[in-house]
Amino acid sequence: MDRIKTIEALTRKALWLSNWTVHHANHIRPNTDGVKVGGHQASSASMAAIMAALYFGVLRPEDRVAVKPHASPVFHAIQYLFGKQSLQKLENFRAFGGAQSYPSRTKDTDDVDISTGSVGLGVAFTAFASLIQDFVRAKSWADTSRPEGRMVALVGDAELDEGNVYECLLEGWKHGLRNCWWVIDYNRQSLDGVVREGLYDRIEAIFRAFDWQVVTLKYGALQRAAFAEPGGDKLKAWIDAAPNAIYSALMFRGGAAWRERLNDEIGDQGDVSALLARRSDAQLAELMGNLGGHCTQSLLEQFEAAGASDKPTVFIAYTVKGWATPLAGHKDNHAGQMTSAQMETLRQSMYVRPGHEWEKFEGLEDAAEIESFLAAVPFNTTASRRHTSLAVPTIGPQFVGTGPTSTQTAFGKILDAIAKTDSELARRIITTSPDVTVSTNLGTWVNRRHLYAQRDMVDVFQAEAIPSAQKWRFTPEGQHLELGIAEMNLFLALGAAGLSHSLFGERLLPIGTLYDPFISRGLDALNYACYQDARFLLIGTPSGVSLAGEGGAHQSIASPLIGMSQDGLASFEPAFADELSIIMDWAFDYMQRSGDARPDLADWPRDVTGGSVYLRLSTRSIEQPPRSVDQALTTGIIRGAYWLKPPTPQCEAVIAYQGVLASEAIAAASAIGGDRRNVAVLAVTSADRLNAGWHAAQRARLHGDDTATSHIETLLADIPHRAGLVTAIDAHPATLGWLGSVLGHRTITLGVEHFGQTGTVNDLYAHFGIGAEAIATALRVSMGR
Ligand SMILES: Cc1ncc(C[n+]2csc(CCOP(=O)(O)OP(=O)(O)O)c2C)c(N)n1
Ligand SMILES: [Mg+2]
Repeated sequence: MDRIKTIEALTRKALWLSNWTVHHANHIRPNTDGVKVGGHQASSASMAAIMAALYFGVLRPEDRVAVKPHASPVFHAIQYLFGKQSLQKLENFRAFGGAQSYPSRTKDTDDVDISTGSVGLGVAFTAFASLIQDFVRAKSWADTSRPEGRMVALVGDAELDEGNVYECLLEGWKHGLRNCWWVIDYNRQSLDGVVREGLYDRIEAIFRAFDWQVVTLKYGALQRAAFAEPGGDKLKAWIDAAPNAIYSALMFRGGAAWRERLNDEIGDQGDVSALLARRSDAQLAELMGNLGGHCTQSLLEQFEAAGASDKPTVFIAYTVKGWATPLAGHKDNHAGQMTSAQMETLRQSMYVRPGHEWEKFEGLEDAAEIESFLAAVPFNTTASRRHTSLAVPTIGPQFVGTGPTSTQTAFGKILDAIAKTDSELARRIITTSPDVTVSTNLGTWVNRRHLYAQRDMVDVFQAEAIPSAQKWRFTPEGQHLELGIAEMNLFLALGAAGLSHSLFGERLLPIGTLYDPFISRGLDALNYACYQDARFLLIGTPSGVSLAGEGGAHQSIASPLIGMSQDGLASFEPAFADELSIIMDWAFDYMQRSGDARPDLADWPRDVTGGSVYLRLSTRSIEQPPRSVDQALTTGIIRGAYWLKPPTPQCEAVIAYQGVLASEAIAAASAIGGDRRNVAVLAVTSADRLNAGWHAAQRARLHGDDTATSHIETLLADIPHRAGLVTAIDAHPATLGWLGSVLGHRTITLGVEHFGQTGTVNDLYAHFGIGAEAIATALRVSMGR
C-alpha cells in the first residue's frame, strides 16, 4: 500500500473515530443531568484529511501544534491511533476525567502541545512560540543540538475574525518570524452560517502584505484530473464562480443535486455533459467534494514543498464543513450531529462491525501494514515530546536603599541589581513590554542586557552622540523583547516564553510590564497563558488612583480582584521596597516549581505546584520603614500579611491596608492616639494568597482536618471580637472586605468603586475617602467614636 493510500485510510479511520467519539458521548453514554454534551462532528470532519496528512506524514517530533478547538475529536482520535490516548478517555470525551472538549496541554494526557478554546489565541500563540524559539537559540548558553521545530496552527477560517491574529502578524513581521505555519480550514462556514464572498482575496492580500508565503489548496487531485478532460475548463470556471452558500448547499444535497445544477448551468455545452455523464451521482459528489483540503496527495505535496523554506507560510485549504458525512455543507452543522440512523450508515460505509466501533484497525484493508506504518510515523518516534530543564538558582533578595521610594522605582533598581550579576538567573530572564519599557522602569535593565534581534543593530542615537538615558542596542544575545502596544501580544509572548522549558527545553524567566489598567485589554490572553500553565512575572504599574495626574482612563480599580480570581496567578501588592525584593526573589523560585504534583486541599496557594506571579506596583513614593528583614517577616510577606503594628490584648481596632495606602494607614493609626487607643496595623502584601490560604484551610476542615489553620486566622486570632476592622486599598474595596468574615469582626471597607479623574494624590484620596483622615474617621466609627 503506498503512503498516500495509507494516509487516506488513516484519514477515514480518524474521521470515523472522531464522529463515533462525539456520537458515543451524546447518544450512547448515559446522560445523568440532562445537559447536552456536545462536540463538533462537522468541524472535525472538515479538518480530518489536513490533520492526517500532517500528523501521519509531515510533522516531526520537534514541531509544536495548536489545533483549532473544535477539531479536538480528530486530534484525540489521531493520538489514539498513535497509542497515546486511551480508550477510556475517548469513551469519556467531555465527561469528568475524559478527553477534553478542546485540546488542553494541562488537562489532556495525549501530548497536546498548545491548548486552544478561545478562538484565535492558539493561532497567535504559534507565532510567539516561534519567536521565543529563535530568542532561546540565539543565546550562547542554549543547547542548539536539538533540531529547530516548526510552530503550526490549524486554523478555522472564522478564527481570522479575531483581532489578535493580525496583531501578532505585525509583531511577527517586526521580529523576522520564521518556522511558522498556519493551515486555514477554509470551509467558508463559521458557527452561525456561511462567510461572506471574497474572503479569500482579503486573506491572501493580508498575508502577502506581511511577507508570508501563501499556498492555496483549492482543487484536489480528482478535480485537477477532471479539469484536464474536455469540458473541464468550464467545470473549473463554474467552481470558481460558485457562491459559497450554493456550493455548501449542493454539498449537503449530494450527487443528484450536483448533476441537476451543473446540467442546468453548464450542461448545454456538449463536452461538459459528457464529463458529467461519465460519473455516477456518488462519483460526482466525490469529485465536487474533492477540494484541496480533503486531498491527501495535494496536502502532502504542498506541505512538503513549503517545508523547504523557513518562511512563515499560510496554507489556505479549501474544505467542506462536515466533509464525507451527511452534515456536509449544511449551514447549521456547527453543533449539528448525525442521527443514529446516519451514524449507522457511516458505520457500514467504514466496514465497522457493530460492537467493534472503537477498534483501531477495524474495517481497514492491510491492517498489519497500517499498524507498522503508524509505528514508524516520524512524529510518533519519541517517547515524550515535552522537555524538562534544570532549575535556575535564585540569588536572594536584592535590597535597594532605604529612602522614600515607590515600588515601581524599586522594581527598576532590583532588576538592575540582578542585571549587574553574572548569574544564571540574570541570563535566563527575558523582559518584554508593550511599548512601555521606559515608563515602567525597565530602562536600566535594557541598557545593561540589551534588546533582542536576530542581527546586531546599533543604537543610532548613541552612534550620533545624542545624549539619552536609553542605550538601545539590539543583538541576538539581547534579553528584552520589544513589543508594540498590543497587550494581547504581551500575554501571548509571556505565555510562549513561560513555556519555553517544556516546549524547547530551556528555562526562561519572563518578566512582562504594562500599565496596570491595561491588564484588562489582554485579559483573555492572560487567562489563556495561565490555563496553559505558563510561568512568568507580570508587573502592573502604575496602578490605582495614586497615579494621580495620569487620570481616570489609566486608573485601575478591578485589577486586585483579577489577581485574586485568576487561577495560576499569585498576586501581590507590596507597599515597600524590601517587601518587593523578597517577593521577587520568591517569585523566581515559585515560577519554576513543578506543575506536576497535584495540589492538596490545604494548598490552594499552590506552594507545591507553583505558578505565575503578578505584582501591582505604584509610582507614588512613600517613606520606607527602617528595619531589617528577618525570617518571620519574610514568611509573613510571602503568605500575604504581617503586623506592621501588632495588636495588644486591649486592641480596639485594626486597620488592614494593601499597597501604597501604607502611609495613610500608618498616619491614621497614629492620628487617633497610637497605643492609647490600641489600633493595630495589618500590612497585607497579598490579599490573594491570604484569601486562598483561608479557603484552603476551610476546605481542609470540611474534609476532617480540624488542625488546619490559615495564616490570616492566626493573625487575627488575638484580636478581641468587639474590635472593629477597617480595610483600605487604592482599588475595589471587595479585595479586603472579606477579612471581616474570617473571625467575625465588624468591618468598614474603604476603596475605590467609581471611575476617577485627574488630580493630586490628596485630591483623589479625599474624593474617594481613602486618605489618612477618612481612615481615621472609619477607625473612630468602628470603635464607637
Ligand atoms: C473567543 C471565542 N469566541 C467564540 C467562540 C465560540 N465558537 C467556537 S467555534 C466558533 C466558530 C468557528 O468557525 P471556524 O473557525 O470557521 O471553524 P469551523 O467550525 O468552520 O471548523 C465559535 C464562534 C470561541 N470558542 N471562542
Ligand atoms: Mg469555518
